[in-house]
Amino acid sequence: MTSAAETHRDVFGSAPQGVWSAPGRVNLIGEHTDYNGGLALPIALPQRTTAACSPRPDDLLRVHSAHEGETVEVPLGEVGPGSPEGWPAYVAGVLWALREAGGAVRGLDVTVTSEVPLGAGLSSSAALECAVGAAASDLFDLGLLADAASRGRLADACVRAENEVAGAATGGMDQSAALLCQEGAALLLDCRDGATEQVPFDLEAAGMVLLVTDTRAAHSLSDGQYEQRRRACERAAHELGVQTLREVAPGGLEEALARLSGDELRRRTRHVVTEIARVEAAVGALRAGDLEEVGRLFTASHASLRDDYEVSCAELDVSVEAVEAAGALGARMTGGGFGGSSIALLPAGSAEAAVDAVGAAFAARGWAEPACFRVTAGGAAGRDA
Ligand code: GAF
Repeated sequence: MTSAAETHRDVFGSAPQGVWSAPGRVNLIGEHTDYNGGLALPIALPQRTTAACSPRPDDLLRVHSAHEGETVEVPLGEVGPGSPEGWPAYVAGVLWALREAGGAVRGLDVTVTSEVPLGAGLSSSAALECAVGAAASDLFDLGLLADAASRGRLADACVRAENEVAGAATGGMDQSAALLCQEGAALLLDCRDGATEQVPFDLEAAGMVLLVTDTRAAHSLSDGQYEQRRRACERAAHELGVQTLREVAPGGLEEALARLSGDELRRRTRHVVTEIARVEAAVGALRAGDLEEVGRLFTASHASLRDDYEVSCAELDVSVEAVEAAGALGARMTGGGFGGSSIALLPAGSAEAAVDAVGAAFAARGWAEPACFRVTAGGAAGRDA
């Protein structure tokens, strides 16, 4: 693949001032908990999105996407809620949000390349936002990569870009993962107050692997389903008289469920409360080296997302069942759902058989071949050159 810097030179006629990148992510566990003030446990992927950038003396954003094969020009004064539309919103929105936060941000020439599979539930949008945010932070001296607290503020700007400019009502897990994950660790993220802890995550020593299956089933977070789940949680919290479902303790779950107005709100609430408890249990099991237990928690999480939260789909369910039959300790969908990817915890020696099993299960149903790959925990967004 041609590098972002080379493409930048071809498209804009001069070398970029610098090159920045940010990773995609898989969430190990803690799904649809972030917008409920809950816990999540993502790792950064080794696959990254790269932004080669040069600052401009005016307020024009010119952005070239190698994947889209197009260059788009956006005057920064025209950026705001709902504008621009499509992929440029993730780039322009970040510059807009940084300006809204008081940053002295001017125009940029940007060239984007990406190894993060697009639309696979692996957070390609957040990787794009965070690569551009990292570049803007350095080029306009905003100091937002300096430490965890300032990276947290950059994550907030990227979330605003996604919520307000791109119009996807997502929580903040993906942007926090891209900016705060460390190599060899999972990020325990407390979305109530933004607190983070690094949890060592190195499966190799235990002879295990984490296998990602991109089912290639279509996935979009700006369609209505994701937002409906979020609004249902807000309704449930309102009926229970709490700010967020995080405030419902596992011990008080049955009593809370009895007070809710309908079966749908009960099932959504049960998922969120039990999923937050599973994150705590998974962190304990990882720290204790009990990977069997981590696998059981993965499988319980998938069942809850499938049956109570109703965000899985046939392709995700089949990928999970196939790897489990092939020897996985556990597996689950990862990310927002409705398509996208699953993850499985497997003995290294079973990985090949698991890949074959998923491929065969998909072929038997006449589905497109899924893409399976092993991942390790990578590092956060930063400057590459
Ligand atoms: C998507 C969203 F972007 C995240 O904020 C999170 O809600 C996730 O779905 C589900 O856990 O990735």
